[in-house]
Amino acid sequence: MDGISRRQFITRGLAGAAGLYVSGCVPVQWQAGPSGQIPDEDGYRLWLRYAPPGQIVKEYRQLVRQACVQGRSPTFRVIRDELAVGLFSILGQQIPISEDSISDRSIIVGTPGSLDLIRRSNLEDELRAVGNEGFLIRSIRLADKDLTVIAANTEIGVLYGVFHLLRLTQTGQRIRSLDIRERPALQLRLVNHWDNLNGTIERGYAGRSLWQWQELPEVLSQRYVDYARACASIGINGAVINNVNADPRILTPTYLRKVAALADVWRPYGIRMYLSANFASPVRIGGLPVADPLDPSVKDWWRAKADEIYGLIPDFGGFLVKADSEGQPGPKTYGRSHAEGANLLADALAPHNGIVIWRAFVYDQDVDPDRVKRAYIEFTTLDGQFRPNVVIQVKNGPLDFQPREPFHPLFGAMRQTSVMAEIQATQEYTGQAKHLVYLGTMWEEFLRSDTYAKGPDSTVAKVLMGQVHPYQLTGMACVVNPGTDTNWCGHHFSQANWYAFGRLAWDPQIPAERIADEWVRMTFTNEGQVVSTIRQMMMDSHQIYVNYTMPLGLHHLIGGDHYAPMPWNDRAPRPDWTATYYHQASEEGIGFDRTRRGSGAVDQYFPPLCDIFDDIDRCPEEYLIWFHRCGWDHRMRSGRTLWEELCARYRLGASQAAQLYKRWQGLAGRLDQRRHREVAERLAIQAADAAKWADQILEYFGRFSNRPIG
Ligand code: GCV
Repeated sequence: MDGISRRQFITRGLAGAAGLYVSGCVPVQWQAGPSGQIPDEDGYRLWLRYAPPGQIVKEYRQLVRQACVQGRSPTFRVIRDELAVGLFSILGQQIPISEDSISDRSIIVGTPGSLDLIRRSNLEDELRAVGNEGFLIRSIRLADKDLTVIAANTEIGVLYGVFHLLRLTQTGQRIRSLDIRERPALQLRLVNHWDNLNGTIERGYAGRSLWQWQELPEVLSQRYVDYARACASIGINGAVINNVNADPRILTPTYLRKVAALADVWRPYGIRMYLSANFASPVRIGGLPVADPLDPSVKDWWRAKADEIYGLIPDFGGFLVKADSEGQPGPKTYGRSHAEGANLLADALAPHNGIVIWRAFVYDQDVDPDRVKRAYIEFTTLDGQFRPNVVIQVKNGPLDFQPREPFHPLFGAMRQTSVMAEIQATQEYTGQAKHLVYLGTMWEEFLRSDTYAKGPDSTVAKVLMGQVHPYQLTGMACVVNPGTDTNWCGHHFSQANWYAFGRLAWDPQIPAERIADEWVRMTFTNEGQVVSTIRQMMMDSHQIYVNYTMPLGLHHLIGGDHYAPMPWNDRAPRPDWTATYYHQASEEGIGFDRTRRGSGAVDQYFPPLCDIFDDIDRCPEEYLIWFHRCGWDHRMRSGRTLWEELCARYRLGASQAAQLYKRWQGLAGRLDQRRHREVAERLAIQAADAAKWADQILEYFGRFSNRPIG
């Protein structure tokens, strides 16, 4: 990418002219080529293309003649640049951005501190209600002028408001009488990168790491800015930039200086820096003999390390820790608990207002024979023992980002310890960057799941928002998918999962369909029929993927790289890394018995869910084999036997995947050729792979069922 030296960057960027700092959105000529052909795009602009949304542009031109942005801070410069470039591209005409004059039909942007008009506009009460990151957008008439006011208490709130207005215009919505009040439902809206210091990405499918360690801190790629714009445009306010399987060197002075340079670039966008910390850092880079959390020298080491970090990055967010999991070091080495481990770091960060995000992805065999039960057992016994600046990060399901899992029973179960969710956009188990799988619907299903923690309507979303138990810290994290590929995410449609995460972290109750609609309009087109075709493909895609890979509660039918079917996989360093551990297929039947007659995992859920899951007749069929071991002739609600139903689901999934390809082909000529072709190529792979999944799984299970493959 366009690497520029730190000095150049500061001249061109932070102090720079519009269009340079936001180079990813240099104004575009949105006109068809001479032959009427839609110009090709490479996907780099993500959902920030700022293409004119159609006829409504005429109305926008009437309403928006000028903008007024006061304030000279780096964030206000970003706001000014984004507005200038966004409006120019969408409206197709230059919109003057003034610092002081307010004329008729202006967009007025600021905080009570930055703009007198906002101080005088009686918005103070309402502004109080939107907090530090929220905003108001209001159409008002003042002194004979029609104005659109974007007001917030902070600059970052204003930036979010500007991105919101740009989203409204990009998606062709009316902006004549706006009365919008938004505030994020969750405090921590964090992306997690599983990027290694050698440039590789664990479970990354879109090139190499975005962070050019060998060039930092001197050279700052413009891509860091465009990344920050993308994140800020959907409300993401923090990034953990290194793998949870953490290389301890990230905390050495050399790397911290590089990290600080990135933090400087992202600060104007409200993106705070977080790091994954290796629990054994005091030994590995500090030269101490132990990393025991109760050892005074270890405490001193972490305190000094925190001071050093905050000296370089004053608004550092905190540490994310994977401890005592999959070979990562942790407090257990010293006979200490997760709470003692987390509190060690929390105490070091507390004087600086930093936090510890402690992952619940632990599954030690000595805790319970059933892997999905282990985290709940370990963490519920520690509830109340964590410092207030610790939050437990829990994956959406109790296993590991499977195509479909019931929600993790820790949601709702921790009463005195903050819990946030971890979801995964990288599609490790959902087709990686080859299959079109929109995860918005899967996450919606998860967020709407009722935990019953405090009676009905204790949804996961409400747990996360701190409405079920009063959490100090609320949040959601997403293992995200950008890499150095030009289109960031490998598959053009994988961008939608990054986008959907941000929107759901802002408001976990936004319907997945609305998010898909926004994304399609901003990323591809506003043409109604094309939008509805693509949106419906996205809405169908997750269930299609489940159908051809792991329907009816099947899980972990993979091996190696987590992509292709490997139900026969029975050899791995640990039994719970095989496929046979989970499906347990035999001549009698299939499934993991997690009822009270089996592992008892059902009882980690609140009533009445535990009873529903325990009862084979009431258990939702999409979780049937997750919770029950069933005979092949078990009668399904469709009237088919389980075996017949499995055959039907796999065949359906394979044909639906082939249909996805056909549906997309029907859009030829209505999208730019390049992206249309690149998506089509991947859909062809998906269709072929889906057929393989169906054939191989049915052939394999057919060996046990001894019934004809339908
Ligand atoms: C970063 C799964 C993945 C690992 C990942 C781990 C985790 O096991 O396959 O690559 O490690 O989850 O979430 O820690």
